[in-house]
Amino acid sequence: MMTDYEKWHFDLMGYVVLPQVIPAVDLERMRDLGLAWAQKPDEELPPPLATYNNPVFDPTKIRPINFVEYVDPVFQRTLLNKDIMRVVLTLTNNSPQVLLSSLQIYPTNSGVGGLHNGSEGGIHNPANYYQADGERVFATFLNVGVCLSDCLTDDGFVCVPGSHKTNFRCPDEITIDTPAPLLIAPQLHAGDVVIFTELLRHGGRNWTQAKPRLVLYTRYYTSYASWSIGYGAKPDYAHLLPDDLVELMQPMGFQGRKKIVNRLLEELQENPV
Ligand SMILES: O=C(O)CCC(=O)C(=O)O
Repeated sequence: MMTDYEKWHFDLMGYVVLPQVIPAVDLERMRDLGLAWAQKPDEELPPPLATYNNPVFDPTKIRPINFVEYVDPVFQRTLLNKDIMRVVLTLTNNSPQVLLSSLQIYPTNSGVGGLHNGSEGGIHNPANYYQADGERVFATFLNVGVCLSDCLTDDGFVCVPGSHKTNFRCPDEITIDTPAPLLIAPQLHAGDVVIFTELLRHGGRNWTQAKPRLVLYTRYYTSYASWSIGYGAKPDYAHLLPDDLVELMQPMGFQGRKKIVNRLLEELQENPV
Protein backbone atom coordinates (compact mmCIF):
# COMPACT_ATOMS: atom_id res chain seq x y z
CA MET A 1 0.00 0.00 0.00
CA MET A 2 2.96 2.33 0.45
CA THR A 3 4.34 3.41 -2.91
CA ASP A 4 7.81 2.31 -3.99
CA TYR A 5 9.00 5.87 -3.48
CA GLU A 6 7.62 6.01 0.07
CA LYS A 7 9.22 2.67 0.96
CA TRP A 8 12.56 3.75 -0.46
CA HIS A 9 12.43 7.06 1.43
CA PHE A 10 11.36 5.47 4.71
CA ASP A 11 14.07 2.83 4.48
CA LEU A 12 16.77 5.35 3.62
CA MET A 13 15.80 8.15 5.98
CA GLY A 14 13.61 6.58 8.69
CA TYR A 15 10.62 8.81 7.92
CA VAL A 16 8.23 9.73 5.14
CA VAL A 17 6.09 12.83 4.60
CA LEU A 18 2.54 12.53 3.25
CA PRO A 19 1.76 15.92 1.75
CA GLN A 20 -1.64 17.54 2.32
CA VAL A 21 -3.77 14.65 3.54
CA ILE A 22 -5.90 16.46 6.16
CA PRO A 23 -8.97 18.51 5.10
CA ALA A 24 -8.58 22.26 5.79
CA VAL A 25 -11.73 22.39 7.91
CA ASP A 26 -10.41 19.63 10.21
CA LEU A 27 -7.03 21.35 10.49
CA GLU A 28 -8.67 24.57 11.56
CA ARG A 29 -10.86 22.81 14.15
CA MET A 30 -7.90 20.94 15.69
CA ARG A 31 -5.77 24.08 15.73
CA ASP A 32 -8.54 26.17 17.34
CA LEU A 33 -9.13 23.54 20.03
CA GLY A 34 -5.39 23.24 20.71
CA LEU A 35 -4.86 26.99 21.01
CA ALA A 36 -7.83 27.34 23.36
CA TRP A 37 -6.79 24.37 25.56
CA ALA A 38 -3.21 25.67 25.72
CA GLN A 39 -4.43 28.67 27.72
CA LYS A 40 -6.13 26.59 30.43
CA PRO A 41 -4.85 24.36 33.25
CA ASP A 42 -5.83 20.68 33.10
CA GLU A 43 -8.62 21.15 35.69
CA GLU A 44 -10.48 23.39 33.22
CA LEU A 45 -10.16 21.03 30.25
CA PRO A 46 -12.89 18.53 29.30
CA PRO A 47 -12.12 15.10 30.80
CA PRO A 48 -10.20 12.93 30.19
CA LEU A 49 -7.74 15.47 28.67
CA ALA A 50 -4.52 15.53 30.67
CA THR A 51 -1.10 17.01 30.10
CA TYR A 52 1.61 14.35 29.78
CA ASN A 53 3.31 13.83 33.16
CA ASN A 54 1.00 16.43 34.81
CA PRO A 55 3.48 19.32 35.05
CA VAL A 56 2.59 22.63 36.71
CA PHE A 57 0.53 24.69 34.23
CA ASP A 58 2.81 27.02 32.25
CA PRO A 59 1.54 28.26 28.86
CA THR A 60 5.08 29.28 27.86
CA LYS A 61 6.31 25.64 27.87
CA ILE A 62 5.77 22.70 25.49
CA ARG A 63 2.31 21.24 26.28
CA PRO A 64 1.49 17.67 25.19
CA ILE A 65 -2.24 17.21 25.85
CA ASN A 66 -3.17 13.52 25.86
CA PHE A 67 -6.44 11.70 25.07
CA VAL A 68 -7.79 14.30 22.61
CA GLU A 69 -9.56 11.57 20.61
CA TYR A 70 -12.10 11.19 23.43
CA VAL A 71 -13.37 14.74 23.29
CA ASP A 72 -13.93 15.62 19.63
CA PRO A 73 -14.75 13.57 16.49
CA VAL A 74 -12.22 15.57 14.46
CA PHE A 75 -9.40 13.69 16.23
CA GLN A 76 -11.15 10.35 15.72
CA ARG A 77 -11.47 11.08 11.97
CA THR A 78 -7.81 12.03 11.82
CA LEU A 79 -6.61 8.89 13.62
CA LEU A 80 -8.61 6.80 11.13
CA ASN A 81 -7.52 8.90 8.11
CA LYS A 82 -7.17 6.48 5.19
CA ASP A 83 -3.98 7.95 3.83
CA ILE A 84 -2.31 7.65 7.23
CA MET A 85 -3.69 4.14 7.78
CA ARG A 86 -2.45 3.07 4.35
CA VAL A 87 1.11 3.70 5.51
CA VAL A 88 0.60 2.48 9.11
CA LEU A 89 -0.81 -0.82 7.81
CA THR A 90 2.18 -1.38 5.55
CA LEU A 91 4.71 -0.51 8.24
CA THR A 92 3.10 -2.68 10.92
CA ASN A 93 2.44 -5.58 8.52
CA ASN A 94 -1.32 -5.04 9.01
CA SER A 95 -1.12 -5.37 12.81
CA PRO A 96 -1.51 -1.82 14.12
CA GLN A 97 -2.39 -0.73 17.64
CA VAL A 98 -2.94 2.89 18.63
CA LEU A 99 -1.04 3.59 21.83
CA LEU A 100 -1.61 7.26 22.54
CA SER A 101 -2.45 10.55 20.89
CA SER A 102 -1.34 13.92 22.09
CA LEU A 103 -1.90 17.36 20.74
CA GLN A 104 1.44 19.10 21.26
CA ILE A 105 1.63 22.87 21.44
CA TYR A 106 5.03 24.57 21.14
CA PRO A 107 4.86 28.30 22.00
CA THR A 108 7.64 30.72 21.02
CA ASN A 109 10.87 29.86 22.87
CA SER A 110 9.29 26.76 24.37
CA GLY A 111 12.69 25.08 24.81
CA VAL A 112 14.06 21.92 23.23
CA GLY A 113 12.77 18.35 23.25
CA GLY A 114 16.15 16.62 23.35
CA LEU A 115 17.44 14.12 20.80
CA HIS A 116 16.38 10.57 21.62
CA ASN A 117 16.58 7.00 20.27
CA GLY A 118 18.62 5.83 17.29
CA SER A 119 19.80 2.31 16.65
CA GLU A 120 23.05 1.27 18.35
CA GLY A 121 23.58 -2.23 16.96
CA GLY A 122 23.60 -5.30 19.21
CA ILE A 123 20.50 -7.20 20.29
CA HIS A 124 17.39 -5.45 18.98
CA ASN A 125 14.43 -4.57 21.18
CA PRO A 126 11.44 -6.16 19.37
CA ALA A 127 9.12 -3.38 20.61
CA ASN A 128 11.14 -0.72 18.77
CA TYR A 129 12.69 -2.34 15.77
CA TYR A 130 13.09 -1.70 12.06
CA GLN A 131 13.74 -4.09 9.18
CA ALA A 132 13.34 -4.16 5.40
CA ASP A 133 13.93 -6.71 2.69
CA GLY A 134 13.69 -4.83 -0.59
CA GLU A 135 9.95 -5.45 -0.91
CA ARG A 136 8.68 -4.79 2.59
CA VAL A 137 9.45 -2.25 5.28
CA PHE A 138 8.52 -3.06 8.85
CA ALA A 139 8.67 -1.04 12.05
CA THR A 140 7.24 -2.07 15.41
CA PHE A 141 6.88 1.45 16.85
CA LEU A 142 5.76 4.43 14.79
CA ASN A 143 5.07 8.05 15.45
CA VAL A 144 2.61 9.86 13.19
CA GLY A 145 2.79 13.66 13.34
CA VAL A 146 -0.11 15.56 11.80
CA CYS A 147 1.15 19.13 11.29
CA LEU A 148 -1.51 21.62 12.28
CA SER A 149 0.67 24.63 11.49
CA ASP A 150 3.44 25.36 9.00
CA CYS A 151 6.95 24.37 10.05
CA LEU A 152 9.08 25.77 7.26
CA THR A 153 12.22 26.70 9.18
CA ASP A 154 15.05 24.74 10.80
CA ASP A 155 13.21 24.89 14.14
CA GLY A 156 10.85 22.19 15.35
CA PHE A 157 11.00 18.50 14.46
CA VAL A 158 14.51 17.31 13.53
CA CYS A 159 16.04 13.91 12.95
CA VAL A 160 19.31 12.19 12.09
CA PRO A 161 18.39 10.52 8.77
CA GLY A 162 19.37 6.85 8.63
CA SER A 163 19.95 6.60 12.40
CA HIS A 164 17.28 3.86 12.65
CA LYS A 165 19.83 1.55 10.99
CA THR A 166 23.14 2.59 12.55
CA ASN A 167 25.39 0.17 14.44
CA PHE A 168 27.03 2.72 16.73
CA ARG A 169 25.76 4.95 19.52
CA CYS A 170 25.28 8.55 18.40
CA PRO A 171 28.35 10.56 19.54
CA ASP A 172 27.69 13.10 22.30
CA GLU A 173 28.91 15.95 20.10
CA ILE A 174 25.86 15.50 17.85
CA THR A 175 23.27 17.69 19.57
CA ILE A 176 19.81 18.98 18.76
CA ASP A 177 21.46 22.05 17.17
CA THR A 178 23.92 20.19 14.93
CA PRO A 179 23.29 21.53 11.41
CA ALA A 180 22.40 19.66 8.20
CA PRO A 181 23.24 17.23 6.74
CA LEU A 182 23.66 15.32 10.04
CA LEU A 183 20.44 16.70 11.50
CA ILE A 184 17.68 17.79 9.19
CA ALA A 185 14.40 19.60 9.75
CA PRO A 186 11.88 18.35 7.16
CA GLN A 187 9.95 21.31 5.75
CA LEU A 188 6.35 20.68 6.74
CA HIS A 189 3.18 22.55 5.78
CA ALA A 190 -0.01 22.50 7.83
CA GLY A 191 -1.89 19.42 6.61
CA ASP A 192 1.27 17.38 5.95
CA VAL A 193 1.86 14.23 7.97
CA VAL A 194 5.31 13.01 8.97
CA ILE A 195 5.54 9.30 9.84
CA PHE A 196 8.75 8.01 11.41
CA THR A 197 9.99 4.95 13.22
CA GLU A 198 10.62 5.78 16.89
CA LEU A 199 13.95 4.08 16.38
CA LEU A 200 15.04 7.11 14.36
CA ARG A 201 17.11 9.55 16.41
CA HIS A 202 14.90 12.63 16.61
CA GLY A 203 13.78 15.52 18.76
CA GLY A 204 12.44 19.08 18.71
CA ARG A 205 14.47 22.28 18.34
CA ASN A 206 13.48 25.38 20.25
CA TRP A 207 10.61 27.05 18.40
CA THR A 208 11.60 30.65 17.65
CA GLN A 209 8.73 31.68 15.36
CA ALA A 210 6.06 34.15 16.51
CA LYS A 211 3.08 31.80 16.05
CA PRO A 212 2.94 28.56 18.07
CA ARG A 213 3.66 25.20 16.42
CA LEU A 214 0.96 22.56 16.81
CA VAL A 215 1.31 18.87 16.00
CA LEU A 216 -1.06 15.98 16.68
CA TYR A 217 1.23 13.04 17.46
CA THR A 218 -0.18 9.50 17.51
CA ARG A 219 1.98 6.52 18.43
CA TYR A 220 1.20 3.21 16.77
CA TYR A 221 2.88 -0.08 17.36
CA THR A 222 2.45 -3.67 16.31
CA SER A 223 -0.41 -5.06 18.36
CA TYR A 224 1.66 -8.08 19.47
CA ALA A 225 5.05 -6.45 20.16
CA SER A 226 4.17 -3.48 22.26
CA TRP A 227 6.30 -0.72 23.70
CA SER A 228 3.77 -0.23 26.49
CA ILE A 229 1.80 -3.27 27.62
CA GLY A 230 -1.84 -3.17 28.67
CA TYR A 231 -3.05 -0.06 26.91
CA GLY A 232 -6.43 0.11 25.24
CA ALA A 233 -9.39 2.46 25.31
CA LYS A 234 -9.97 4.01 28.74
CA PRO A 235 -12.83 1.96 30.26
CA ASP A 236 -14.74 5.00 31.60
CA TYR A 237 -14.58 6.84 28.28
CA ALA A 238 -14.55 4.10 25.61
CA HIS A 239 -18.24 4.77 24.87
CA LEU A 240 -17.19 8.17 23.45
CA LEU A 241 -15.12 6.52 20.71
CA PRO A 242 -16.23 4.85 17.47
CA ASP A 243 -15.98 1.04 17.63
CA ASP A 244 -13.25 1.09 14.95
CA LEU A 245 -11.00 3.17 17.14
CA VAL A 246 -11.66 1.07 20.24
CA GLU A 247 -10.62 -2.00 18.25
CA LEU A 248 -7.55 -0.22 16.89
CA MET A 249 -6.48 0.53 20.47
CA GLN A 250 -6.69 -3.10 21.55
CA PRO A 251 -3.71 -5.49 21.69
CA MET A 252 -3.97 -8.57 19.49
CA GLY A 253 -1.93 -11.72 18.93
CA PHE A 254 0.33 -12.26 15.96
CA GLN A 255 -2.03 -14.74 14.28
CA GLY A 256 -5.24 -12.74 14.08
CA ARG A 257 -6.19 -9.64 12.13
CA LYS A 258 -8.44 -6.87 13.40
CA LYS A 259 -11.81 -6.38 11.67
CA ILE A 260 -11.00 -2.73 11.07
CA VAL A 261 -7.80 -3.78 9.28
CA ASN A 262 -9.64 -6.13 6.92
CA ARG A 263 -12.17 -3.42 6.15
CA LEU A 264 -9.51 -0.78 5.55
CA LEU A 265 -7.60 -3.11 3.25
CA GLU A 266 -10.77 -3.79 1.23
CA GLU A 267 -11.63 -0.11 1.02
CA LEU A 268 -8.11 0.86 0.03
CA GLN A 269 -8.11 -1.78 -2.69
CA GLU A 270 -11.43 -0.54 -4.08
CA ASN A 271 -10.63 3.16 -3.73
CA PRO A 272 -6.87 3.71 -3.51
CA VAL A 273 -5.91 7.07 -1.94
O1 LIG B 1 8.09 17.61 16.99
C1 LIG B 1 8.89 17.51 17.93
O2 LIG B 1 9.28 18.49 18.56
C2 LIG B 1 9.45 16.14 18.32
C3 LIG B 1 8.45 15.28 19.03
C4 LIG B 1 9.09 14.04 19.59
O3 LIG B 1 10.27 13.89 19.64
C5 LIG B 1 8.26 12.94 20.06
O4 LIG B 1 7.04 13.10 20.17
O5 LIG B 1 8.83 11.84 20.33
